[in-house]
Amino acid sequence: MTQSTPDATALTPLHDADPADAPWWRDAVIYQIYPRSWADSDGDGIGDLPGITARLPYLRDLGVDAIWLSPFYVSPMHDAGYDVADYRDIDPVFGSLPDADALISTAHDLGLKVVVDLVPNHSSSEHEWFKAALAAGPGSAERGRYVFREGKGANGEEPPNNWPSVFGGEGWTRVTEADGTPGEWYLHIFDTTQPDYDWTNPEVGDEFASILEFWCARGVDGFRVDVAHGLVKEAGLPDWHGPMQMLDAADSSAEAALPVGEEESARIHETGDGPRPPMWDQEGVHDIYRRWRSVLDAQPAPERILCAEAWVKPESRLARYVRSDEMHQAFNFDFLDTHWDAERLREVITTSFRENDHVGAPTTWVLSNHDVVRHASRLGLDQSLPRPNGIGADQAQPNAELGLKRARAATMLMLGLPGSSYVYQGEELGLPESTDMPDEFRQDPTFHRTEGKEIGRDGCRVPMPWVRDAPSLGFGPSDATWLPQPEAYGAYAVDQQEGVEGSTLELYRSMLSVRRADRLGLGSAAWHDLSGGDVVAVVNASGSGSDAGRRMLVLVNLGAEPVALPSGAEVVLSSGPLGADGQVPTDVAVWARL
Ligand code: TEU
Repeated sequence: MTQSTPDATALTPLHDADPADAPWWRDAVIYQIYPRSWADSDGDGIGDLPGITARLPYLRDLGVDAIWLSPFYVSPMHDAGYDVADYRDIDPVFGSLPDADALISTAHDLGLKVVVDLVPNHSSSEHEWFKAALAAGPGSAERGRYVFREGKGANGEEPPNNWPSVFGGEGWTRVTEADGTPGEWYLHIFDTTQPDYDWTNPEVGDEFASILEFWCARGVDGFRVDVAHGLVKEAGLPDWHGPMQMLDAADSSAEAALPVGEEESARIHETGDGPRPPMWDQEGVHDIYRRWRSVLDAQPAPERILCAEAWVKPESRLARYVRSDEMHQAFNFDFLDTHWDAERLREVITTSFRENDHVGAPTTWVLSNHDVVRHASRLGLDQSLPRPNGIGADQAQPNAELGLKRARAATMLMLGLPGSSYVYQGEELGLPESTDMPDEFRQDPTFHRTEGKEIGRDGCRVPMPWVRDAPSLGFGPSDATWLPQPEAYGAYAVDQQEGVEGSTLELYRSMLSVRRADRLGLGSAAWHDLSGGDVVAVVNASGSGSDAGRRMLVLVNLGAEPVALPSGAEVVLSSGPLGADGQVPTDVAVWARL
């Protein structure tokens, strides 16, 4: 039991406050909508834009500042829309351009910003450009927009290099030329249906600048940039024997020893960070984002943003994406990847503030998204094992109660920290991962390309439960849902939690309301002396304006023993019941005014 009651002089500074008039994106809470799974207006079992627009008041009431929509563009949906066939139109399954316009203007009327997803590493194989590239043949200008190469071997029968696909299998596919003979190969870091663009071709850069302008003209407030670290490949496309991801389930430690050959070890980055895979985090990507920043800066107010989805390690490398003339934000996947471990959490928080402050960018925080096991389930798994890519019925099942308890505490830590936070649809309900989905429903290309060895991401993409006693749990007007909703989801439905004291939904509403009132997103951060051992304790103080001097203790207890709060601390919110003596039990977080 911790008894110390340190005074204000015992704080260790971590991060300085932002000014009260900082731009919106420095402290925004951004809610991720996965359009297929949020709200279905027409009963076809797939969510759509009119469904989203109708339910936007729910998000205003939740208290978020912005929404980010996963892709809604025309797509054959081989990777749920991350395979874009036309960046300037909406897929009919989601609606139409007028539906997008209506969504954007309704969101703005409700005071919500709108961030859309941009997928610039690859197009769909059904994009006009790729179809033209196939038709035009080797050496053509059309092929020059993608990465086509001759194969190796006597007859070009082997792929041009050894790069695998992130989703499993080879990273190259051989085409059949117009005369029926086996021809060139094209690179696809993801699925076969997602050919990588060749960003050394200026036409590609011009096209994306124009796409940014197109969506800015329709009123969007920003772009989440898919695979932002992947656009530029090392010249010569050299072989690579290390891991494909710089940060993933199997490589969750910065110090992980990478099995590299001689050729690779020669390519040690000048900062000494370690071997850099030739398909990720190449220097050339930064020129692209400098250009995009100037495109956005040339737009009329309000300020529009770029957020990097870049699985880059260490954080000093990630911070290079958010230098003042590049992007505004980058997802903090180090935070998401941290196990329920106080020491690691303290390390990640320290490093995140240090590296982002160094370049003047806000730190972001995120615990869940459409690519990872939901944190209410993840934190109920054995914390000594790496984060799995999906959970199947025959695998170790999460402890649901423990997971939810920790998830509520983890979120209370996240939303108590200064910076911008991302909330993934359904986490405000404490929604668990679907872990018993029959294989025949699975759609993630990862599952199919690895022949089921990787379960993949369908389990976090299941349609939202809104109303317990309604068809498709209120997701849409019919029973249809593109992925089955687990039996257990009914109890998590919005209508079961709204107005219910202690529900996860009401906890999120309270946190977002206090966060906004106290301007916690713009505050300073310092370690409180209670931090150490199994305790993470940050003091968030608003630095300026009428709130000057308000201090909120954000404390999480990850240890077995209860923790006593400093004398005089006034508890504002807690993620679970406190002990009778006011102490903070295991796996519980509090916000307390000092
Ligand atoms: O994700 C990039 C990415 O690398 C992830 O796919 C991650 O490696 C994977 O989920 C394993 O955990 C982005 C999108 O977020 C994802 O949905 C797309 O499938 C992918 O790009 C391709 O566009």
